[in-house]
Amino acid sequence: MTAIRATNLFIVCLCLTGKILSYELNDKRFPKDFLFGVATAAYQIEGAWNVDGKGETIWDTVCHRKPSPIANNDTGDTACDSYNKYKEDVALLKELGVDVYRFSISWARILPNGFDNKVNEAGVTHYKNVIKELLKNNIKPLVTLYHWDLPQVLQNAGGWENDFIIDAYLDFARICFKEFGNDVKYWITFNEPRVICQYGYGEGLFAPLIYSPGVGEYFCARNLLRAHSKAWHLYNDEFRKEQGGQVGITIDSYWYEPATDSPKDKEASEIKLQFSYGWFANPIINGDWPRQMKEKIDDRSKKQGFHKSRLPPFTEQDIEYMKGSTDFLGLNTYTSYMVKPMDNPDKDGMGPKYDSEVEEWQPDEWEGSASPWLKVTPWGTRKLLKWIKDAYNNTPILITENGYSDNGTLEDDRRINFYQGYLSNIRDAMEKDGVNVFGYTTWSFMDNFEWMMGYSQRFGLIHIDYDSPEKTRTKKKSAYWFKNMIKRRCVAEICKD
Ligand code: PNW
Repeated sequence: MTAIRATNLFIVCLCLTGKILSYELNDKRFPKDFLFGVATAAYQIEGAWNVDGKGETIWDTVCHRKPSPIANNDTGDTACDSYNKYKEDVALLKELGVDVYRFSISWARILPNGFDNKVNEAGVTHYKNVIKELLKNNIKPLVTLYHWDLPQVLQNAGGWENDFIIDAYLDFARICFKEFGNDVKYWITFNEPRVICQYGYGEGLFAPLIYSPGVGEYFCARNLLRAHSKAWHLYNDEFRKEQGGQVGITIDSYWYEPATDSPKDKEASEIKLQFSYGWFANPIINGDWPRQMKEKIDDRSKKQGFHKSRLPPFTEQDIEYMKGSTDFLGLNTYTSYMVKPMDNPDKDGMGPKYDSEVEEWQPDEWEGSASPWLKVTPWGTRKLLKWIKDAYNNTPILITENGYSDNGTLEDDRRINFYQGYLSNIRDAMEKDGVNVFGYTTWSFMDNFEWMMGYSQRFGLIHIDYDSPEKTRTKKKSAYWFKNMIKRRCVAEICKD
């Protein structure tokens, strides 16, 4: 049975082999101060890749490679042209009635060489203008410092695998706090460290396309975590008193549903969660890699003949610095997987997929989207939120991404269905499981450059006509639905307090 869209209090049921995962539509209003909004990222929407002194980034490099590794040879050179059309974008945000807008700053627009030897004033002015326009319209800026667009100069020196990057990142963060911090009260240091490291420096799937499974990605993770914790301390020590904002990090994770109720399958679920959300959240909250990651990787490294574990340890100083170094946990949540222990783990394999020794799959019955990895599993988000609450002492959670891809229809009922189901489960997690969620931004505000998939997969509430020189923006049916939901502040048609 597939999910049906409920008009009010209907039971939505997803019946799986051996498992019934159902929920009732939650009709309770979200709290008054709950932050509703939409999200984007610089490279995916701005365009203007070589305009006004911007430096090149690793995504410019990948997109300009010949032959192109991107679907349909697409590039982010022009994207949605939001660099030039930001006023039109803010007017649309205003129409949607959002409380907050999540966007990212392009490091290479501020520092074309990556280092702070040269500050590009035009870049600083651009983001000041965007922020000014948002505030004028009563929309709070929620700013991601790093959403994957590393200046190429820094990659040439080793990028996230090399620890010089920590100071370079801190110099960039300091400039952003100083220039924009009077107006920005919510900061996100990194978007999806797992994707940055595992896909960028492990499996070689995303820029900078480095293939170093089980080695490079773990060094990337250590440097990124050190950079995050230092940036949090920098804000805490030098800016918090005057600016009064909050600094967090956005970590992505799927929900991993045990195949059966057996202790082995439950343990497989726990291990996978530790290899995804825990990989970054545990160091930040508790100061070290998750126990399960250390045990598995230490053991497998030894059996593979390494003298040291492939998972590099933290120093005592790192641990002290990392512990508790966040004001909130950001969560990007899209989908779920079923899990069980691997029957015959590959002894030579390296990287989280092999090192976890857990098998994952998505049943065919789950509703799909235009993205092969994205199946509609609203119930998984409630379980994931509860897991994060229990694992990290009820740290406040900001859902920074959640969304659905299709090929571009304006009559996007499936997207509406997706949002209704996920938001209902999020409201359940808050009300019934006591999870402290204080905001939610959808992915995405508008259709945009979907990385290796180019423009072929669309996540927006707003449709972009890429063929028109104006990159014409048109509200989809889901934009109207989202606008009304924000107004009512609940996902049902009639809300309860
Ligand atoms: C997130 N996967 O990335 C990013 O933060 C966004 O920039 C992106 O557009 C959005 O999700 C939709 O994909 C992901 O393959 C990219 O599992 C790929 C995966 C997950 C998240």
